[in-house]
Amino acid sequence: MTTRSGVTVAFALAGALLLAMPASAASLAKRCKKQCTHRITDCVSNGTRRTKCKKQALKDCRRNGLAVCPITPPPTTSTVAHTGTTAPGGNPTTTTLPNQTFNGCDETTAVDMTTAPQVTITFKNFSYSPACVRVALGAEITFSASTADGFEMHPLIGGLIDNNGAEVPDSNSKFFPVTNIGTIKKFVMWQPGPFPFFCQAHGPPPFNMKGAVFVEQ
Ligand SMILES: [Cu+2]
Repeated sequence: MTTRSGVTVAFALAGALLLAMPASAASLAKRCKKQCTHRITDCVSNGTRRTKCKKQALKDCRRNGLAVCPITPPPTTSTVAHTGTTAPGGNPTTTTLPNQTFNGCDETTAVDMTTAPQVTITFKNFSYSPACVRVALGAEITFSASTADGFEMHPLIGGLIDNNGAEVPDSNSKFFPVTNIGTIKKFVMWQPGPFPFFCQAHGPPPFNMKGAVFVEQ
């Protein structure tokens, strides 16, 4: 076999592989490209290079699904963006999303519990552990108090502590409405996406009792 025919064979193989690729995989990549533009813009506005933002977002999307690239920002996040922040550079007409952190949690650095069907987040004065966690779709999250004070002392609610330190509850959150009785509460996470939460008594500074669950497909 000559080198030339070898190359031809290689091309033919590559072509066959492309054809054999499931349509869903191809269209997911395409949809990711389209749907991740917000996330990429957001990433760039936070000072990261566009090529890096694009690479990260598309890789994440192809691996974890379209949910990692929300078409529109979550309601609470957009409230924060529209009331509290302007784009870097101070251009008030360009409203951008805050960065991809939720209550100080970043999906890339959150504790990886994606192989665990059940994940416990313990809480006490004035923290959650782990505060930032990644879980698989369908995982059961148990918030469990490590002292007798429980939710009476640390009412749990879904939402964000915004850039001004204000509480922004999210009525669409799995962790809404408030849990303010008892010491144990379970939530089964059947929706992908970031689910930030905080303690209504100690969410804002100086306590910063807050966190986020990232539900991955
Ligand atoms: Cu608290």
